[in-house]
Order: sequence, then C-alpha cells, then structure tokens
Amino acid sequence: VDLTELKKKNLPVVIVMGGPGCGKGTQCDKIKGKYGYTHLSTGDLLRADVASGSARGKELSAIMAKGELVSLAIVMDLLKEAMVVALPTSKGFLIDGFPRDMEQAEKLTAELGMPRVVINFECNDKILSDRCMERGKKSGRVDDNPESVKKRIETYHKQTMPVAEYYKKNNKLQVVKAERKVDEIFADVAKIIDKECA
Ligand code: B4P
Repeated sequence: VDLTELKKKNLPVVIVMGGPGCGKGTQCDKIKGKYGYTHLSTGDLLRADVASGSARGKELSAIMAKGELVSLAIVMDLLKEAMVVALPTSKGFLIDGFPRDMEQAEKLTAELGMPRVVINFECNDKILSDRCMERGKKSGRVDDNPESVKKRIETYHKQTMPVAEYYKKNNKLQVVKAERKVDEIFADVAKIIDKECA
C-alpha cells in the first residue's frame, strides 16, 4: 500500500496516545464529531480483524489478551489499507493507538513524515486500571480483566512512553490531563486542534 497520494493531499494527521483507559477512544469520538476527521483506531482495526474470523485472528486475540503488542507489519498494513480507502473523502486523519513503540514511530515518520500534532492523555495507573475494569463489566473485550490490564499498563510504560518523548523532542507533543470529566478534557483538545490544524 502506497501513501504517496496521502502525502500529496497534505491532510491534517492528528495522533492520540495515552495508557489503556486514558479515554482515547472517547475523545476521538468527540473529535470526529466536531472536525469530521477519519478516526482510525488500531485496536478497533485489530478487533475487527479478529471478529472477521481471519486465519490470523486467533493469534491476534491471544496477543491482545496478554497485553502485548501485535507485530508492526500487521498493524501497519491494517492502518495503511484503512487510510487509503478513506482518502478520497477524508478531511483529515485521527490515528488512535498508533504508534505504540519506537519501531512503529520511526516507520510512520519514514512513510508519512511528522503528524501535525500528537495529543498525549496523561492519567495515573490507578485510574487507567479502574476505567478498564469498569468497561470490562460489559465490553466483552478479552483484555479488560485484571491480569491483562496490569500487563497493558506495563507495556505502555516500557514501550509507548518513549514514543511520547520522541514527539516531544520534535516539538509535536501536547499533553492533556485526562483524570478529569470528558467535556473538560475535550475543551482542551479542541483548543489544540484549532491551533495546530487550522
Ligand atoms: P486499544 O484498543 O488501543 O486499547 P486501549 O489502549 O485500552 O484504548 P481504548 O481506546 O480502548 O480505551 P479508552 O482509553 O478510550 O488496544 C488494545 C490492544 O490492541 C493492545 O493492548 C494491543 O495488544 C493491540 N494494539 C492496538 N494498537 C496496537 C499497535 N499500534 N501496535 C501493536 N498492538 C496494538 O477508554 C477506556 C474506558 O474509559 C472507556 O470505557 C471509557 O468509557 C472510559 N472513559 C473515557 N474517558 C473517561 C473519563 N474522562 N472519565 C471516566 N471514564 C472515562
């Protein structure tokens, strides 16, 4: 899959990141509602692949339940395919849950350059865990249980936090405190997008 067309169009690309349960998905729904961007969550793309009953689905589901990261090649292919499909009508891309480690970040930079802005939702581990457990009561997700959540938080600290540092060094990172109410968080998010993507 070739991203040349995407680069040519120079659409805004916004990346959202943060620990499991930081509220990425919730904020992305609101961003999508206000700005009409195409929301691509690598978690959702992977869960859709599992649900489709594809041959690799069982393997993916097991990795997600362990709270580990799926291989770069799989995530990158799913993301690129979804971007190319949406490109003709898209006003911009909102990428949720990617990049998740430095290998992914470097690959994304090589293929697409720097995003307009990266929003990092900061939230303490206790709240991250509580929110995932609360969602687990009805989400049916294989990874919203105490063991998986603990491992996902560890993976986030070890593998994803360096990505935030990387974007900080490149002057792309904006930090939003995510221990607040959904609308308070979104007010800050909207200010950032208005400024960086106008
Ligand atoms: P994801 O689907 O990205 O899961 P997540 O980090 O838990 O985020 P999610 O968007 O679901 O939750 P949110 O914070 O919005 O990834 C799952 C797995 O897929 C990974 O562990 C990995 O195995 C794999 N994967 C995904 N991307 C990958 C990649 N790039 N490379 C390799 N592997 C990858 O919200 C959580 C809950 O909090 C919700 O129930 C929400 O209602 C609640 N909430 C939100 N905001 C709130 C607020 N302000 N107050 C109270 N509750 C709030």
